[in-house]
Amino acid sequence: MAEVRKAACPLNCWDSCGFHVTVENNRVTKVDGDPSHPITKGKICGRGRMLETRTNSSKRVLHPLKKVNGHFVQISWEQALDEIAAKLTDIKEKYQTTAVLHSHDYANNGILKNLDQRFFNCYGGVTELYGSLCWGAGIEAQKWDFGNAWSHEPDDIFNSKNIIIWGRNVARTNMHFYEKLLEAKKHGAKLYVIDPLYNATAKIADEHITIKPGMDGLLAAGIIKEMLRIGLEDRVFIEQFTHGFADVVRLVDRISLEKISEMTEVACEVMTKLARVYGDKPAATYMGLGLQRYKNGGNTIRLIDALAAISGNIGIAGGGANYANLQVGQSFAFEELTLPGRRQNHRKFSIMKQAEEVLAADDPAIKMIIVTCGNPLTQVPDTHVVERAFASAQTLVVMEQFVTDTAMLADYVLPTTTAFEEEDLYYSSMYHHYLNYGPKLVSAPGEAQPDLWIWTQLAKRLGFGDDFDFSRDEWFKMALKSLAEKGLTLEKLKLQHTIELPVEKIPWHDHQFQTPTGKYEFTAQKEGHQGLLTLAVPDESKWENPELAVKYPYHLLTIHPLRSNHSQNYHLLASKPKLKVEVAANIAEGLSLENGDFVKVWNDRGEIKGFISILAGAHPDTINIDEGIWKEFGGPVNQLTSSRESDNGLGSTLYDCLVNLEKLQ
Ligand SMILES: Nc1nc2c(c(=O)[nH]1)N[C@H]1C(S)=C(S)[C@@H](COP(=O)(O)OP(=O)(O)OC[C@H]3O[C@@H](n4cnc5c(=O)[nH]c(N)nc54)[C@H](O)[C@@H]3O)O[C@H]1N2
Ligand SMILES: Nc1nc2c(c(=O)[nH]1)N[C@H]1C(S)=C(S)[C@@H](COP(=O)(O)OP(=O)(O)OC[C@H]3O[C@@H](n4cnc5c(=O)[nH]c(N)nc54)[C@H](O)[C@@H]3O)O[C@H]1N2
Ligand code: SF4
Ligand SMILES: [Mo]
Repeated sequence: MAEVRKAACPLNCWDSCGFHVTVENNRVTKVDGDPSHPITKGKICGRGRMLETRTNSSKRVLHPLKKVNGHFVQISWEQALDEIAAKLTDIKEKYQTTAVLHSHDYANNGILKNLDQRFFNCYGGVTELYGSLCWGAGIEAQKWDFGNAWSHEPDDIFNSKNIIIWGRNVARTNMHFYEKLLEAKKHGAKLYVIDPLYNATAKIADEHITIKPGMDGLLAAGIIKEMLRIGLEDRVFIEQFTHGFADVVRLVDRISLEKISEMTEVACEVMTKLARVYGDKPAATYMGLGLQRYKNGGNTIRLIDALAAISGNIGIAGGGANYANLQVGQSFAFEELTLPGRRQNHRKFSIMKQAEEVLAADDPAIKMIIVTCGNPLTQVPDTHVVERAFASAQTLVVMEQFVTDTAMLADYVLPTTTAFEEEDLYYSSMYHHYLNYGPKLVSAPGEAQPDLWIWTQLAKRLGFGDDFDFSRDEWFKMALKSLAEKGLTLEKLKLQHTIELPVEKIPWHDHQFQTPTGKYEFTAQKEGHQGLLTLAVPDESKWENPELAVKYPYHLLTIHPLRSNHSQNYHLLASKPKLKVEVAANIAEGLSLENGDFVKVWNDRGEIKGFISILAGAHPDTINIDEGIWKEFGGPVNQLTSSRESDNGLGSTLYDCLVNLEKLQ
């Protein structure tokens, strides 16, 4: 008997959709949208639908695997857990607990996925990662400016006169926002897209502004300069609620508009026009994460924030410098779940440079790496170094659903469940502020177990079983503690399947900023950092590194794939994926390339081969290769990217990358 059940998408995505999942005889047969979800309203993307394929795939890891003489053999859970627990005990006795590295990302948005932290804290504290490949530079930047990274609620878009989509691939990565943009346009809002690629969102824009990658901070400075020249700035907001405005004036006085135009490759008239657009309030800015994955990424976001502030678009309906919405995640009691007070030791590696840090570590050296919810071999920059580092650990444990490139290197692969095989609560701090309930719908195949079960079993063997002796409902209640006091209880969530979290719908409407001065800070008060805005450019650019730019004349972007969430779907697609090298028309013309030509793309870090696809409307000298591709399908583009950190140390520079290209016969 087929039954349709409500559930939720677990994927790391802006949208956090509500699902209708068809279940027949303990098997998921279809994933669809839940029409009653207040934001996602019955529509979902192909990645969500593919969760059916992921769940039923014959390629799933079904039993614990151990590598013996270079080959995986099936072992029992008893043996796997006993051996890993014994190694953890041994490491704790002989070295320090920080000889264990926990390498992870956020492949699953479930609240209980955070219990890995509790495990490692109770064990004594391991080497953890700090920063983020994804959004780290921008989050930190907004913390300097506003004290936090908060966005307007989705429907506030209908209050905007002008909407500026700045480096967000909305149609591909944030589909429900795309729906809202179409609606806002119908109501008369004007849409501007600033992006080096003429993407599907640019196609519906009133104007597409193409820009040299990584130059957006300078563009914002140019618009500010024009705004001040014409006198469109919001003097009341600047005088009453901001700190450091004189520093911004000095900054834009240092450079001519013509120079900015030369560097950004955006015409002066466009900057003048955008100054008027920002002055015609309310103007909402929606930034993506692409534009901050550069050496100058933090400064870029700060200059765009400054533009929104100077034009008086902060704290008003229909405005905002919308980047992420951390107030969503800030609704939950994570300390109760993760017990940071329990760790005695602590060491932190940068997520960007985790591989180099593993190779360099001593006192203690890394003896064991445990990977959860991540695939560093495809997702972390500078793949060759990542591979060396992960292969160097005495013991590599990977908790996975599939034998990914990372799992291939493992000594132990522990089979985990998919979202439909365990109960959890899902949210995303990227876009909307609704929390979704995801019940367990089917039993797991083979011996696959939830991550939480694995932590519980290991905790028992290591002597802190009591710290994990809670039911799922008890864990959920722990996380929802402060919400329950406001009537947002677990019972209500289970009944309704989604609840609206109590967030500020128009952040900073009261002008109370969470900064040291309580004001919006153009000049940040940040210990150990130069808090002034600058005119910084990407590291791999002709302005910063002219010799490199001669050797490697093209700028490589590595954006998120349409049909996969990162590396998660390539092995499940109906036809074998072909690595596409997308190039701007001027590159194709200059090198006499045609669609389908086989080419090599390289720099000092590595090379990658694939087939040409010529992009219409892309900024000159720009190339894109989608991220996430497995070795067997051509290999990850991170073979070419660098592990350098952004200016504020917390973000990646994945798109700050120069390459060369040649045709192969
Ligand atoms: N289909 C799909 N959707 C996804 C994901 C996925 O893997 N696949 N991943 C999810 C996750 S984890 C994330 S973080 C989000 C990311 O969501 P987005 O921020 O939308 O994604 P990106 O792919 O980083 O690229 C965004 C856009 O930035 C542009 N861009 C790159 N560099 C610059 C620049 O210097 N200046 C400007 N102005 N634009 C630039 C790119 O051309 C691209 O159009 O997507 C989420 N949604
Ligand atoms: N070049 C380049 N690199 C990038 C990016 C880019 O734009 N360009 N984007 C970056 C961004 S924004 C992000 S967010 C990261 C994402 O990096 P990751 O999160 O590492 O990427 P995913 O491919 O989503 O892989 C995660 C793995 O987790 C597994 N998994 C899924 N659910 C679970 C679970 O419940 N438990 C366990 N144990 N495992 C699970 C999946 O099978 C998958 O193999 O990549 C970053 N890397
Ligand atoms: S991947 Fe994103 S858009 Fe697609 S179903 Fe999941 S939450 Fe929705
Ligand atoms: Mo991300």
